[in-house]
Amino acid sequence: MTAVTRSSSASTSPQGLTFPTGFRWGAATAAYQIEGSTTVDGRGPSIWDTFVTQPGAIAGGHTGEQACDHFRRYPDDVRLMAELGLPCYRFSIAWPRVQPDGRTTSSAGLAFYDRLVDQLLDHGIEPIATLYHWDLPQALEDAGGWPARDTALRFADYAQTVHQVLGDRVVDWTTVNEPFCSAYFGYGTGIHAPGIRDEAAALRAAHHLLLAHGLGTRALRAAASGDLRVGIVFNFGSILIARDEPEYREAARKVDGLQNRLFLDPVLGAGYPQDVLDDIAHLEALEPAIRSDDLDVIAAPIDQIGINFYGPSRYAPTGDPGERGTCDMPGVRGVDTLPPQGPLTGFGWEQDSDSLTDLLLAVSERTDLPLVVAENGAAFADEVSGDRVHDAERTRYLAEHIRAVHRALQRGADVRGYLVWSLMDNFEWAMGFTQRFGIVHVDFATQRRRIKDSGLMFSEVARSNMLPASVASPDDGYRRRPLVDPDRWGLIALG
Ligand code: GCO
Repeated sequence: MTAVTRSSSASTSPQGLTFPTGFRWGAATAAYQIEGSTTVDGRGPSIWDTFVTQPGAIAGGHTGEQACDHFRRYPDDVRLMAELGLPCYRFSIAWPRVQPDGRTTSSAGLAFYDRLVDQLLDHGIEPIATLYHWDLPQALEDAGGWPARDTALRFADYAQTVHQVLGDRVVDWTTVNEPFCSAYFGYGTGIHAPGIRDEAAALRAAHHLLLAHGLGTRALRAAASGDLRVGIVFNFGSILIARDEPEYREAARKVDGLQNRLFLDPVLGAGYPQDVLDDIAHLEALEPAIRSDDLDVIAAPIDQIGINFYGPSRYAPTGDPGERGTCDMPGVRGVDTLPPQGPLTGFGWEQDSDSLTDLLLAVSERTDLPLVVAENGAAFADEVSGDRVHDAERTRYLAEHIRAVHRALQRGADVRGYLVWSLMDNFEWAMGFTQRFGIVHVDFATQRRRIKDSGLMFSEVARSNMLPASVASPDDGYRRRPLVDPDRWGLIALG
């Protein structure tokens, strides 16, 4: 393990909010969302290549066949990052490029990431590699997918294969991105690939994704002879309930259990939370999937935890339908989702940077592991005016959330970096190209890139390691929200 030491602390001055020396700024992307060239050099199909062909699965019938054409344009995209002065770049590796059938290695496929890493290093940009960002080889899905244990074993082999080629230059590795989404959206609600609706399969998938993380971590450690930093990236839920009453607490406990503790606790070595196992026992899915040393494997020592944050969610015990939705996490009954409160992003998500501070502090209270904000950003309907994109709402959103990270640092959270989602507009999964998250605008007809105002602001922050007071005032009136049950539930607050 590489020890990372904090060399200075966050401070405030009339000029702005200064971050600790060595704080890591950068942008994030994922392979299927940007690469295109989905059949080039022997790349095999992934579950997303299959899913996008299902009628009605993706807004506008869009696909990732071309996406941002990054596979061919990566030298220009890396130059753009250098122009923005970004010190780090988090990208994902497409498993079906490296192992088109999920087993046999394609050296042509691996060569793309070899070139990309060299290009990044030539421009002084540190690569942060994610091994799994949702694009399972279709052949492995055909053999059972994540609900099948063998997929986790395949992942360990894939992790080792990638490390053999990139491990001499890439120090920072993420095993799995957001196992919650892969498991519950892919196999529970079916809104993501492979589009299966089966609560029991979703829970087995969650276990095997965590097992893959543990086996992958061990494989990376076994393969590495030099510096190595391994982590996993979670999308924890910031859960808001309106009342401190037993039924509200119970609704929040269930959601927190399935979205947060089911994933965090075993990775931290505490096993699966018993109350969650009790909640889902009737599905007879998770416990039967656990073999004797699985929990030890899942608890393999890691060096950091990545946290993706977009906005909080509101829940209540089941009540009058009105504008409510039903919480559809596997095995959850009796919980409603409530509408977000304004101002909303273009995607309709609630904007609340206080929740990010709360979340970072709550996770810090449960682990000493360093944290990295591995994704944060917002979609808005951008308008191009000539060479410019004046995305004032995104600029404000990012500034507020960067300020939220600074607040968490000042209150003692060990946050080592902030990566914006995303470098450029891209294929937003079920929403196709209808939601733009980039700090760089992409014209998908011409593939022209234009740096947005938010990109200019972020570039300034990354270069100076400071959020200028002109962008976000330090005095923001933040008060940590009361936690409903701090002994047990970290991520729930009254809101
Ligand atoms: C995620 C996803 C990204 C999304 C982003 C916006 O990890 O949730 O990693 O791929 O595009 O979150 O929805």
